[in-house]
Amino acid sequence: MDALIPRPAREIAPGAWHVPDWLTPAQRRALVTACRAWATGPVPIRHTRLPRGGVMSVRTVCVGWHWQPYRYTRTADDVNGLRVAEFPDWMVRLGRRAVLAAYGDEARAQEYTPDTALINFYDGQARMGMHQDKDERSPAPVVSLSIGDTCVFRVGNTETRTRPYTDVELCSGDLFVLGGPSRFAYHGVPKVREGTGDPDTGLASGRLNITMRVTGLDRTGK
Ligand SMILES: O=C(O)CCC(=O)C(=O)O
Repeated sequence: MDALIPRPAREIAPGAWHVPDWLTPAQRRALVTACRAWATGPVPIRHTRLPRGGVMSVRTVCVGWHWQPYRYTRTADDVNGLRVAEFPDWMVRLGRRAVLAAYGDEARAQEYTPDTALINFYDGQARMGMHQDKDERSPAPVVSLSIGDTCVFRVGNTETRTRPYTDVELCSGDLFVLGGPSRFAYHGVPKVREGTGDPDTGLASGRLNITMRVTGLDRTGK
């Protein structure tokens, strides 16, 4: 995106906020380094297999809790059976700052305690179909961070995966928060604009997306 054209923060739908250029260049680099380490293990990044036999085009690795369609577990039983990496405290703090940036509400930010993150890597061909994030037992917001190639992010409604929806360009460093009335809105990524990222992030190509969530599960998974 042209750095000379300011992109103000915008509420795309009630409770769905786009905050452009939220991550500093140093934060982008630090997140790429952390995600690269998580991608190697204890549970390596993989294309998630869907119950009906399909395979997702994005590659995903999780921290805190492992997501497999359509539940969270501590161990990655559909990959290598190992427990996923701990959710780090610094990411809880980052999630709180993100909620504050979106809603400007200090109390709401302080009570936000994400315990899982799904880290998605998109090459130029990868897509994500319209879906709801509804495997969490909590209405707390989903905080989404984008690094690398720009994508088209489609934010829909809570009733159907079709129109009405709004397409938003998510660029490297952008924050998107789905909360409030939009927490369970359908959303997806119909396109990645290959070659639009900034290699200074440490990501030579592709798009990295980190979504932090509150599972609402206790330590035993209940
Ligand atoms: O890549 C994105 O921006 C969205 C990811 C997403 O929808 C998800 O992980 O559920």
